[in-house]
Amino acid sequence: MKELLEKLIEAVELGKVDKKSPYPPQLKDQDGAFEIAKNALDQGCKPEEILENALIPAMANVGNRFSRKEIYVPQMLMSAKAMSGAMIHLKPFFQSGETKRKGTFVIGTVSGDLHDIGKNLVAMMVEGGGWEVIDLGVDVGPDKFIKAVEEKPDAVIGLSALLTTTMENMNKIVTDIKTKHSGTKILIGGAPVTHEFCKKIGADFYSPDPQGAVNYLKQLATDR
Ligand code: B1M
Repeated sequence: MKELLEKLIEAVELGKVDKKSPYPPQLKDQDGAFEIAKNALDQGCKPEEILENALIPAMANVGNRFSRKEIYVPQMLMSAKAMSGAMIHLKPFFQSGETKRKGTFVIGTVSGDLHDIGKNLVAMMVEGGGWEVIDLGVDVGPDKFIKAVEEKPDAVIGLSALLTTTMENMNKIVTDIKTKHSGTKILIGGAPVTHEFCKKIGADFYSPDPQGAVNYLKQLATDR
């Protein structure tokens, strides 16, 4: 089993989605994350073992290498795709409640902003970190976030903005959420966002990259 999980780690780190995927060239015609995860389940490996001992460490490694600028967006995207390939087999166990997630993360790009590439990366990395992710999409205003908190009171909220203009909309969203649900944790990010801005608008945490978001959530789950 250890060997299968090591193969799964390698597939995710190198971004090998499934057998027919041509990327990366050195793994051509070999099983990808999709097949290896299915194989591991068929051989009796528990879904949480696959998540904890293969997908989470693989994605953490990918996230740290991205933070250190050793790999770039396309490689991280391929790894996230490979992780999603494996998750196809694991999701039914999480959805049925048979296997528990670490918590719920609700993410969206804020009102007026249509940029979603960074937001999607954060969503995929957080999912790879063992969280249920609810992606509200782009151009999301305060009401939708508040509705999501009311449906999932323990959820952590993630706001993404790529424009200096829409970044200002984060302020209203944070204020509205905190006014109604003061205990809700809010994490913000996106190219123009800074730590100082985060403090100014009363959000709980700023992360410049997906791994920082994963690490913050991991810390929150430990503290709860
Ligand atoms: Co737009 N755009 N764009 N654009 N666009 C930028 C952002 C811009 C810097 C380009 C420029 O002028 N040099 C500029 C913003 C200027 C500013 O405000 N300072 C700009 C502009 C002006 C615009 C329009 C206004 C252009 C126009 O129509 N006149 C318009 C606005 C539309 C709107 O949103 N209402 C617009 C439109 C678009 C497209 C639709 C064409 C397209 C978006 C497609 C899409 O997302 N589906 C687009 C793109 C692609 C870009 C650039 C080229 C790339 C953005 C991107 O995806 N980067 C961008 C210029 C650039 O960055 N070189 C630009 C890759 C992505 C992985 O990085 O999103 O930063 P990023 O995410 C990072 C981190 O920021 C962090 O993690 C990610 C991975 O490291 N992160 C988080 C992000 N969210 C996070 C949340 C977290 C934590 C971390 O916690 C919750």
